[in-house]
Amino acid sequence: MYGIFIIGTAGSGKTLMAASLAEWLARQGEDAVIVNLDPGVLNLPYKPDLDVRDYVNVEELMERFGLGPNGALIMAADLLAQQAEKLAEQLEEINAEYVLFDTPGQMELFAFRVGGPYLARELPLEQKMVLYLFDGPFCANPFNYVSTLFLASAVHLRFMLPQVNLLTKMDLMEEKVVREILEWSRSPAKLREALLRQSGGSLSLLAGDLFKAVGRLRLDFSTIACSAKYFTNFINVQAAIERVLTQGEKKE
Ligand SMILES: Nc1nc2c(ncn2[C@@H]2O[C@H](COP(=O)(O)OP(=O)(O)O)[C@@H](O)[C@H]2O)c(=O)[nH]1
Ligand SMILES: [Mg+2]
Repeated sequence: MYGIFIIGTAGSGKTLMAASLAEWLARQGEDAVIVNLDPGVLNLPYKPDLDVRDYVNVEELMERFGLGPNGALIMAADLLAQQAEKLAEQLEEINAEYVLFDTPGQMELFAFRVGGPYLARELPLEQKMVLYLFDGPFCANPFNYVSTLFLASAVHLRFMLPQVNLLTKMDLMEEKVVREILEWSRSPAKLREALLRQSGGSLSLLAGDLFKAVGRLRLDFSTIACSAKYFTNFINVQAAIERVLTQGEKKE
């Protein structure tokens, strides 16, 4: 079983990506299932093969512990870790080739608390990876792009898994803009130029330092632009996933 953890900020397209990627893989004759790890989601565009909402009920937590919705979501995320064994058993039963994990809307609930990395470590998967989603239209601003790059790096530090970065929702963007963002992902010089342009010619000391840090971080992750709505570039997405999963631990 190959595990793919789909991670990104709220609204970046994780849920639709899970649905579309599963559909795409199935069309290629691959055996793919989806696990919903978002306890707070109300409607899903797919039918999950495993669903954490069967184990934790956010509304019940709110009532029982007198929590607001955010408190209950945090508690639910932390409770996830306790479900690892049960999830593991059910996964063994399902025994699919690809297991796509649709993670909670607010990524910090999964990525930056104990539950997510713990689950990723404990579940019985031969190879695992992170599919990190860059919200396309949001990243058209170079400063937003840099923030997202930092988040992607922080996720890598937490999970230490091979990672493929996707620029999502390309159907909503001009081709020129997509090309520019992809250039930033390959060339620190181009990114610096864009930041300078955006900030009116001078980067603050902090921005300059942050930028150097990004240059040093330069994690060797390819970025692929795609659309989960129209399956655009899914051939390349699938190829990148397969490359990463079959290279496995050899990659950093
Ligand atoms: N046009 C377009 N909309 C998208 C795409 N991916 C996601 N969306 C929309 O963006 C919104 C947020 O997506 P969702 O998958 O729920 O994000 P999540 O919070 O990361 O799970 C939804 O309305 C999706 O239909 C895409 O590739 N193209
Ligand atoms: Mg979602």
